Amino acid sequence: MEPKNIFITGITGQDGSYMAEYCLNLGHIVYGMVRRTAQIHDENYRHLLNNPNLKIVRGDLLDGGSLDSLVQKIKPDYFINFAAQSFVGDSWQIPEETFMVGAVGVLKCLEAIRKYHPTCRFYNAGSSEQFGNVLYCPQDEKHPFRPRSPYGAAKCAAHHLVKVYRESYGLYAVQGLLLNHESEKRGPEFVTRKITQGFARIVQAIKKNQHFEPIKLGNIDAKRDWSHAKDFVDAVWRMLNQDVYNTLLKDLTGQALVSELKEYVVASGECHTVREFVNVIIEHLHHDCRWVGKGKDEVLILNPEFIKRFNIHSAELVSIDPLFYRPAEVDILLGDSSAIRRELGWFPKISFDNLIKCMLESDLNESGIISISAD
Ligand code: G4F
Repeated sequence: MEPKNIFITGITGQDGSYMAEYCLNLGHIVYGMVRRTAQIHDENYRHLLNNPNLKIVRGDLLDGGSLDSLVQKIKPDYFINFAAQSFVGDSWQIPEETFMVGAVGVLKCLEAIRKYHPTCRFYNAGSSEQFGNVLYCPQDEKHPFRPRSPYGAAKCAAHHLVKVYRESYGLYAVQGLLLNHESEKRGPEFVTRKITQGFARIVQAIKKNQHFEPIKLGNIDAKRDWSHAKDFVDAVWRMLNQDVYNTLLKDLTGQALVSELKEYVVASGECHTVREFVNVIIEHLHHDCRWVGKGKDEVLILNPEFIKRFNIHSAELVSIDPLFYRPAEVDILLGDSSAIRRELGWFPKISFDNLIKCMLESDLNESGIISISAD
């Protein structure tokens, strides 16, 4: 494929930065949009800045004028929207902002494309939160939308807008249904990173013979289908190039048949509780501990012999804090990604166990701890 102009919003985040790296590795020119903020948050894409094919541009999803002029100027072949208030937990505290960015912002992207560059291919980040109060497991593309949070509702609204613009104006516009995807770049507010960072802090304290506070969690019985975000950007690229992977989607002139485009569920197909995520870390760290108590009184504690042997100053590793319960919970998410595997040849390469290992290793390294084992 000859080099394309790719416009990515949300490049400061996990998905946007992995997507930028993926596209640069394919030899494309990436325009990463960042909002004007007092502090520059370039940690996730700093390592890409010496690539001359990466251009950072200023804009805001809620400023339609900025999107209009960027689309006019860049004339992107692909527009990939990862900008969002993506933390479900916060969407009850800031519902308007969540909805404005997650739904109205998408409308502004679609309008800019429709007005100034309708041949551009558009991807909007969708979410399994759209399934919400699930009716069956695993969830496939036919599962109805039953959102449980302002975040999920915003993603559903965006999904309908993407479909309306595809059907009304013939735009190549799709929104994938992505299950949870994590990495070393995940924000610390999400449960996986909160746990790996928390254990890195605890291991450091144990090594220094210091007291430590437990990691405070909410609903540890929630089940999620977790994958590595690196695997998911490949799925996004395949959804944006469905005619490449599926020749049946081309008309006689070789153009993509927009009417045949599909939106796919992207998932590992395995689900685990938050508690299981913690248990895998414990196995990696060889900590001798056990869960005791029930409900909000449940704690993960180190066994007395282990405490004595390593002269440890605290016993509790994890405790429950109802502060982290949500007003409405999505109890289980488990995706059926057989359609994208069959039709676009996508499959995940990083297992649940390896995902946790990567995240833990990275957080231990950041705390100056080289070895994964506690002793
Ligand atoms: O890590 P989470 O905050 O992710 P959540 O809510 O599943 O959303 C993520 O995945 C979605 C796709 O399904 C994306 F659309 C969305 O943008 C985001 O990437 O929480 C996971 C689960 C929840 O059930 C939550 O209640 O973990 C539970 N949990 C338990 N204790 C906690 C905590 N979550 C957080 N963030 N913090 C806790 O202390």
